[in-house]
Amino acid sequence: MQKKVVVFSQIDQEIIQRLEQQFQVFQISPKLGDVNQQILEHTKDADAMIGAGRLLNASNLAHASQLKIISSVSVGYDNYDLAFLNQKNIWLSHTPHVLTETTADLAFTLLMSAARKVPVLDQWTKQGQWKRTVGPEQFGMDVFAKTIGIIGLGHIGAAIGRRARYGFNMNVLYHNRREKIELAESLSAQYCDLDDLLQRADFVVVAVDLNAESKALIGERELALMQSHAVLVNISRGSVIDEAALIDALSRGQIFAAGLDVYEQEPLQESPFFTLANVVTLPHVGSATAATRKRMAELAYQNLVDVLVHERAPRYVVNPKFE
Ligand code: 8YV
Repeated sequence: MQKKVVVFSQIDQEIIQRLEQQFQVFQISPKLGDVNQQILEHTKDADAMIGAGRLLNASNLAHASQLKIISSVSVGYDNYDLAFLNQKNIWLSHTPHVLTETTADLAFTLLMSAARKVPVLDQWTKQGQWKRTVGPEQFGMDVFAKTIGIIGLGHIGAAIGRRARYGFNMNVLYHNRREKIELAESLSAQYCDLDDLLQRADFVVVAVDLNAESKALIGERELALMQSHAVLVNISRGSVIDEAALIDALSRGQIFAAGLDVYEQEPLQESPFFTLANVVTLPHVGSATAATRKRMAELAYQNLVDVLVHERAPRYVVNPKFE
């Protein structure tokens, strides 16, 4: 009998076609009604799932008795209940590396946009408000040779560091669970504790994974440590920052600006951020270029085939041995 694959988000069409040539495929779609109900129903006889951007846990996978792998089309895996998957002997795979440079590009896009007020000035120009030469209201802040503080010097954090050091001659500070001596040397980066980094950086970029330690890492106290001219950028996960505290800090002008790609609740709807001129809001597009999303889907497909066809561990496994 053909194995069954449940696709739980939009993914590259070519990959769907390849899956359809080998497996029975069901695509979850909000158009077909309640998504969690569809997941419950269609994972009863599923061997694999592929997709991203949905919470998958003990409650919506309750009937997934023959599931062998969840192949996530993402590098982050905070949407999945690892303890549950381990207990059920279900592999979890992800797609690291292929999105590193694209996501680092987006971090810099946000940094530059927030520093130079790009979205506001774009609107201002299009609305015909450019009647004379610009004044202090339109002025932004310099990026070149300033100090950047990177929280989380993983692959993406390091790629941001390279742009900062070699593209913008920035002084690089970083905070990480453990020091990365060699990598730091190549970026002339200095290791700091979190408070020190927040106090010294002109630009603070959050690039950590979301886990128990990093949840609400940046709250009211941490925002208060930042300089009043500083810019905060988040390309990791929304819950790393206490959103209410950030909204408050931005409203009071406690920091200069923020550039955000990720939020506590996604998709972001009717947020106080929408009324603030000093925040740039993007819809979680860190990895969203056509080429990178294609590479991610391809890698996720290979992870899935490793398990369903070759009966071996996925090449990019998150839970290498079940506990
Ligand atoms: C995902 C991401 O593609 O890879 C990640 O962890 O955040 C993005 O690149 C996104 O989560 C898909 O919804």
